[in-house]
Amino acid sequence: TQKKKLIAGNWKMNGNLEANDALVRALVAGTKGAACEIAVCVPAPYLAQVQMLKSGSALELGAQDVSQHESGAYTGEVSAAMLREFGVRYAIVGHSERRQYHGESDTLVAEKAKTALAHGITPIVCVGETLAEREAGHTEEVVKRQLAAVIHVNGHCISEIVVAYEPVWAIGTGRTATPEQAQQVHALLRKQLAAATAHAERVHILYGGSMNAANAASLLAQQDIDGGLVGGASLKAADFLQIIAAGS
Ligand code: G2H
Repeated sequence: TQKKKLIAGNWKMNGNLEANDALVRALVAGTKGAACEIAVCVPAPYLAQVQMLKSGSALELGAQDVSQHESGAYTGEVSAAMLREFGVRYAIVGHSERRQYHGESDTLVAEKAKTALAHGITPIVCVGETLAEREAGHTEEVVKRQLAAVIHVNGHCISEIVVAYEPVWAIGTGRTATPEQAQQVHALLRKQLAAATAHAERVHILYGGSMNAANAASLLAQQDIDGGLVGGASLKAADFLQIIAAGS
């Protein structure tokens, strides 16, 4: 596809004021003139810090989650309107770590995506199968079910989302899907989007799961891999910059 790649870092629950400062300064300096879109999804307490540090650069700011609710008595939650106040452009929703450890269902993930969109935030909707599901031959069924829920709730707005395919068995394990394995699933997801919108080509479908400086280029060369959602390797400026270069 012709669109620019999107390389998004997912810091997860990592960072501190001092480390963030060094990392974001290095990214700002290293991404001048980069030919891809770049984002960092940071823990909520650091949004203000990173918003300030990235100002004037090509870096976009992302959150790692968003509440499905507008406001009110939801202790511990962060609303889309709050994220917008800090210039947040993207919010990851339905990351497998939230599905696994926080019991997030397909329906909840779809509602979060809807709330984000309503506030001008692009949801990065994560889908992906576990190792057991892959070995049982259920990969296609699982990712289709996860994406279908989001299509069902978001209707024609579906062309405004970003999808991230993250095979759960590849997350933080150092075990990456091969470019061919990933492409196969990305093509399925593209087809599913195309059945729902005339603009499926416009949707970025990112690969996530142990993407690193060494494997990024071959993954990003696949026809339907439009970028990466990068965890561990986004915490080191040199590695993340190499992935950005591979996507440029
Ligand atoms: C998958 C990915 C980023 P990592 O969760 O979301 O993390 O690159 O560390 O596998």
